[in-house]
Formats: sequence, C-alpha cells, structure tokens
Amino acid sequence: MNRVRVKFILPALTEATGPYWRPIKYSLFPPLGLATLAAYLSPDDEAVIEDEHVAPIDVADRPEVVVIQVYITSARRAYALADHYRARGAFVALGGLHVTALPDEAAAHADAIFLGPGEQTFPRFLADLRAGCAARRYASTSGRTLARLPPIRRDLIRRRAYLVPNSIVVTRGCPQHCDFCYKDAFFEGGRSFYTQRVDDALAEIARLPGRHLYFLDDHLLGDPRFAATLFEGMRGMGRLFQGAATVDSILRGTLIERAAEAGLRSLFVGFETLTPANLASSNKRQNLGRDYAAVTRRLHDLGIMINGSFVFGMDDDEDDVFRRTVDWAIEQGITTATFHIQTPYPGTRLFARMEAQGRIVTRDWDRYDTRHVVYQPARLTPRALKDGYDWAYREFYRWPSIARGSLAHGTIKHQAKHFFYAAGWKKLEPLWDAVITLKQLPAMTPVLEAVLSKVSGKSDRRQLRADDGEAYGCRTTGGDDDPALGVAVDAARGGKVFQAHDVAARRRDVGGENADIAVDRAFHSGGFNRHVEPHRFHSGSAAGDADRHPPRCRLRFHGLGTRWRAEDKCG
Ligand code: B12
Ligand code: SF4
Repeated sequence: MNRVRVKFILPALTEATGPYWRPIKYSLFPPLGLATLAAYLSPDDEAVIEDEHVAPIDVADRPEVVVIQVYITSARRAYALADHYRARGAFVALGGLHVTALPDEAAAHADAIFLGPGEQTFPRFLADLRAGCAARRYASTSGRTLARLPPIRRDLIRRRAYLVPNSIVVTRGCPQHCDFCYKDAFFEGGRSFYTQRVDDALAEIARLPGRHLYFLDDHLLGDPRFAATLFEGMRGMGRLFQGAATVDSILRGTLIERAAEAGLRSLFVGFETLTPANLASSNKRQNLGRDYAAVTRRLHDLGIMINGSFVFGMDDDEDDVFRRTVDWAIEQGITTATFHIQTPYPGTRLFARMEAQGRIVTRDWDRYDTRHVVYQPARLTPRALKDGYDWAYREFYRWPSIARGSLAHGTIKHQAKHFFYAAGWKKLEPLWDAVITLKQLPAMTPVLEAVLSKVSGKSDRRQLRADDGEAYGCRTTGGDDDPALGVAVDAARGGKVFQAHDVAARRRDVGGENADIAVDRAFHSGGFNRHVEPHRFHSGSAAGDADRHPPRCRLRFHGLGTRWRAEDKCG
C-alpha cells in the first residue's frame, strides 16, 4: 500500500446523548492527539479528521485506514464505529487511554491496537502497513521522545468549530504519581514525563495565529528548567495563555512569576481534597502540608485566575465534605471549579485497590465520567455522594456564590474578570448554543482574550499576611498581618515605574521600616526599574538598599523587630 486514504475519528463521548451534554464544553479543543498522529503521513496520503462532538461522522465513506481515539466514556461509540468500518473493509486502528488500560477489550474491535503515546508506534505501524505486514498490537516502550516531531497537522482541524483552536502540548505525562491518575498506566514501559525541546515548542507557538493559547499539558511547570526557558522565550510574544500545574510547583521558587510575565492568565490547579488523610492515601504527596490559601493568594496577586479541581468520595470524606469544599473555594476566590466524583479508572492503582476490596460496583464504562458513583464509598452512601456532588456544582455556580467569589479579589478589574469568566462558563449556555449553531465561535475569541487580559494583580490587603513571603519565593518567620506586603504587591504588580516619591508616601502609609521592606519586596518582585534611586529610601536597620541586590533576588531581612523577619531563599 503506497498512497493511503486515512480517516481519523474522535468519537463522541456517551455524554453527548445524555442530560449533561454541553455543546460548548466539547467545542473547546480540537482533537490534538489525532492531528499529532496525522503528521506522520506522507504528503501523498489523503487524510481527514472528524470530531463527532462538533459534527456528525460521515459513515458512508470508504477510507482504507480508520484511526480512532478511545476514551473510557467514548469506548462504546468507538467500538461501534470500528465495527462499522471493519465491515466496510477498512483497516481499523484503535488507540488512546482506554485502549491502553484495557487492550484485550479493544482488540476485539480492531485490526491493530496501540498502547501508550503514538509518536513512536504510529510511524512504525505506517511503515509496516505499507510493507503489508502490520502487527496486531503496538506498544510504546523505551525511546520515547518529542524531539524532531513533524509539525502537527493543524490544517486538518476545522478551527472555526472550536472556541480554543490554539491548544498545544509541549510535554507528555507528569513527574508525579497519584494513585487515581491515568498517567502511570498510560506511560508504563517507558518514560512517564518528558518535554519537547524548548526551541521546538517556541516554533510551534509561533506557528499559532492570534494571541490566545491553551496548554493541555498535565503539568506545565513539571520540569522547572524547561518551563523557565519556555517562559523566557515567550516573553514579548504577546501571548495570553492558560494551563495546568500542581500546588507545590506554584509555591516553589519564582517560576510562576515568570509564567505570568510570559502571559499566563488562568491556571487549572489540582487541589483535589482539603483533607490531608485523603492526599496521603491517594499518594498525592506533592499536595501534603501545602498551604492551599497561599497558592490562591500567590496566583491572584499575579492576576492569574484559578480553575480548581476537587474530588469527592475519597475514603476520608464524610457528609460535610461538600459544604466545606465549596465554601473554601468561594472564599478563596476560585473562579471556576471542576468537581469530580472519585472515579477508579481501569489501569490505575486506585482501581486495583478497589477491585481487591470488592468495591467496584459497575463496569459500565459509560458511567465512568466522574459524575456517577461506580464504587462503594467508605464513609458516605452512594446516594449522599451523588447528591452532594450535584449540590456542590449548583451551589458554587449560583449567582450569589459567583458574586461572593468575585469579591474575594482586591481590584474591581479582577472582580469583573472573575464574574464574567465564571458566569460566561456556566450561566450563558443558551448563548453558547446559539453561537455554536450560527458557527460564530471565532467571534468569541476577542471576548475571551479581553476577559483574560492582564489585571494589576493588586492584592486584597485584608488577606495579606507576613507569611505571604513564601508566596514570593521567600521563607518568612513570625509575624502577622503586615500592610507592608500589600504595598509591595501594589508596587510590584502595578506595572508602572515606581518613583522615589512613592516611597515617601508609602512610608507615611505604613511606617518607616515596613515601607523599606515593602520597597525591597517590590524590587524583588520586579516592580522596580532603574528610575528608582535606592539611596532615597535607606533607613535605620531596614535592609532597603535595592542597589546592592543582584538582579535576581537574594536579599535578607534581619532584625526588624518582633513583627516579622524574612529570609530570602530564592535566586
Ligand atoms: C483536552 C482534554 C479534554 C477535552 C477533550 C477534547 C479533545 N478534543 O480531545 C475535554 C474538555 C472535552 C475533556 C473532557 C473530559 N476529560 Co479530559 N482531558 C483533556 C486533556 C487535558 C488533554 C488531551 C490531549 O489533547 N492530550 C494531548 C494529546 C497529544 O495526547 P492524546 O490525546 O492522549 O493523544 C496521544 C495518545 O493518546 C495516542 N493516541 C490517541 N489515540 C490514538 C489512536 C491511535 C491509533 C494511536 C496510534 C495513538 C493514539 O497518541 C497521541 C499522541 O501521543 C487530557 C490530559 C492529557 N494530558 O492527555 C484530559 C483527560 C483525557 N481527561 C480526563 C477526564 C477525566 C475528563 C472528563 C471525564 C472530566 C470531566 N469530569 O468532565 C471529561 C470527559 C467527559 C466524559 N464524559 O468522559 C482524564 C481521562 C482519564 C481517563 N483514564 O480516561 C485526562 C487524562 C485528565 C487526567 N489527568 O485525568 N477533556
Ligand atoms: S499531578 Fe495530576 S497529572 Fe500528575 S500524576 Fe497527579 S493527577 Fe496525574
């Protein structure tokens, strides 16, 4: 077979025919995985990508090869399409998360199945196919790399069908090992976290039109050196972007500041649970002992909105978990929350444990959508878990809750952003439906970009505490509420030149030494530039001599009385 006609299919999730169906949710991102695979075809080959979430599949055609991506809740539909095309004489290849988790189940519907990421196996398969000796099973093992990937076939994506056509992934996998996550099973047999070369990632970004990007990486900050270089390269590109990262990576060092400088405006954060015992039992150790409030403060101070992810039904959860979680999220000004009923996906350690304990109550994969209870919870009844989950969504997205969450932010612009983003996501369904029907999604991109535009990040002073130092990459000890930090944040995040006379005003505001600390902090956070004459704000024992600090932070505050002491640990 020399020249092949290939059809790539992303089948609709079961949800598409259920009460939870939200057209906008599935018109967000194009099928990036399939466009990645299509890049391995030869220029002579014919290819089409069909995403059933945005348009019906044309099943009357006769492609030679059909490539289907299978998620757990699209498995039923994927197998039906596979059977259909095999009956029409096509060679059917199945791959993706669910095929990797349950290969034998998938093999019954396929000519070839693929385990794990496709960057190494798919080109090998194409070569075998052309040589007439395609195997039944391809497993990705050693030698995984993202080096020298051919450019993703974005030309096969109908950009106009998506709100976020510029989705991108620059890493694969994640360095963590949470028991409930798909990751370890999917990447078994080889590396489970690896990155593109920064130059390649920047080249891919440069190829994307417009301003807005969405990084779909599991953990964009997972490799700090890679991420820092990437953000450095993105500075000045004028991009606005969204992504995902873990709690610990947000608190550590100054990577998150660099991300914000490069254009990060909203972040998906896996808080998962407010109960430490749940974190320990699910091996989510990177969250253990972390100050979640410091995470939200730090992100908000940088003007980054938060999409918080929370799981209900872990073994230490009781009836109070729903209200506790929702109240916390609203109080913290989390803009959007994604709640999940804990779901033991086949292939995960969580599934193995539950199965060994006899707690899996159904193998109807359609119900493994994180909205149904598919196992026996430990301290809740299945009914209470389902009702609590539904309540949490309703409560979090009530208008008064959205208003309350907005007011957690310190500036009107940030409050407005929060309000419009949350309301836009959950309260304007008829509008989205109309926009999709009229094929006008691209017209919404400027609106999205406006909502994601930079805010000053000015903090809510009421919430500032001395230990916010940690949120700025510094370890502080002792102390309590400190308005100086508020001043520092104002200065650092104001985005304007910090003039010497501002210091005097701030000194009047907060008092001598604290003003100097504030100034130092502002300097440290990038709020200064050379227009400031450092000697103007030296005073007494305070370490206010900005001119002696190296460009990267390395300052020390000592002997500042009993209020607080800080010792900078970054740089
Ligand atoms: C984007 C995304 C979505 C989009 C999907 C849209 C789309 N067009 O793809 C939306 C928003 C709709 C979505 C929804 C949900 N998602 Co989602 N989503 C993702 C995300 C962040 C990125 C997917 C992606 O593009 N990856 C990048 C590309 C390059 O990789 P890929 O798609 O996996 O493709 C590669 C391989 O899989 C393989 N491959 C795939 N198919 C095939 C076929 C063949 C033949 C071959 C050779 C290879 C191959 O090769 C590709 C290249 O390596 C992943 C996390 C992740 N990092 O993958 C979660 C993820 C897939 N989602 C997840 C979940 C849980 C959900 C939800 C259930 C959440 C919820 N409660 O709403 C829903 C699903 C609803 C439902 N009813 O089932 C889980 C899945 C867990 C599991 N075991 O199935 C993931 C892994 C997140 C996580 N860390 O837990 N999601
Ligand atoms: S941090 Fe997230 S992506 Fe990484 S292993 Fe845990 S759940 Fe999976």
